[in-house]
Amino acid sequence: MFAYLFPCNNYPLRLSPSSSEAFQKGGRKGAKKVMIVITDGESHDSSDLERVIEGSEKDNVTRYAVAVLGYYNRRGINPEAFLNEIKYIASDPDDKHFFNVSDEAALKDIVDALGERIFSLEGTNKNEISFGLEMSQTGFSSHIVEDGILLGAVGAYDWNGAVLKETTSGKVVPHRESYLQEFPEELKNHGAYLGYTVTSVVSKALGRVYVAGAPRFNHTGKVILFTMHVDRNLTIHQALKGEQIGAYYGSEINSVDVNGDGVTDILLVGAPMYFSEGREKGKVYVYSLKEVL
Ligand SMILES: [Ca+2]
Repeated sequence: MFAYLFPCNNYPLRLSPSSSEAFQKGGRKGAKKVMIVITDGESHDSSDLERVIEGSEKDNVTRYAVAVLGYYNRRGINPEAFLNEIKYIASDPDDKHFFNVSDEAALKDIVDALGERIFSLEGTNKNEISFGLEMSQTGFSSHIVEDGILLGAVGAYDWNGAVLKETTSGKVVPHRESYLQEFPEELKNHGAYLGYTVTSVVSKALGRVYVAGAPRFNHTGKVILFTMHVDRNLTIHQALKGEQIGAYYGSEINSVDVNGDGVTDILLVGAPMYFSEGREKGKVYVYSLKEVL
């Protein structure tokens, strides 16, 4: 998404060269273009308005417009012409793209609504509020494996999180359903943050097994050990659970090969906010890999 903000009140002429230039030079290809016009008065060059709006329609720019009525209200001026002009600037339908506020201080009240509507443009489809891999923060954590690099994506699926793999032959993005066994839909609002950490272990029986932490899962945290298949399915071999709310279990994970034979012996899972003896002292869980896999 590429957004551009115009805090000026004689917008059409100023907006025309700067906006087209900004939209041409900024933003990745295919990004949604969003323009936000915030103004407290009618334009000084409304003859140009039609041309500018037509141009932005052609360029596929979604226009949000915010009318600040403070000046009109304070002077008792009828704002009808002003409101009509701002509604004309806003993309249709007006109820989604047009806002008005009584005075400048009330601008902060619309920030959430505006943000939500703009974010939803980048949603999976049809202006849904729910996200897929948008806003996923892929690369929040990373770990190199034989055939590529594992990437944690804590923001995926409404902050449930996910783990992807980038390989020389393309991305492996597991199906959303493949997480459901350990990250059921009914708990999704808790924002598990799977992918906060990613690493791997080598087991005698299974070879390389990936490990990912979800420190906010059900408030107590969870770590999964899994294999990722090219058909985008996961086999989750085991899930380890935290025990204390807010401890951030799984926010740090480390695998240790004590005797250097290439097979992991110990898996360490950190819970840095673990509360004991009156304060957040933290705790490290030590798992022998024989117990785990
Ligand atoms: Ca070993």
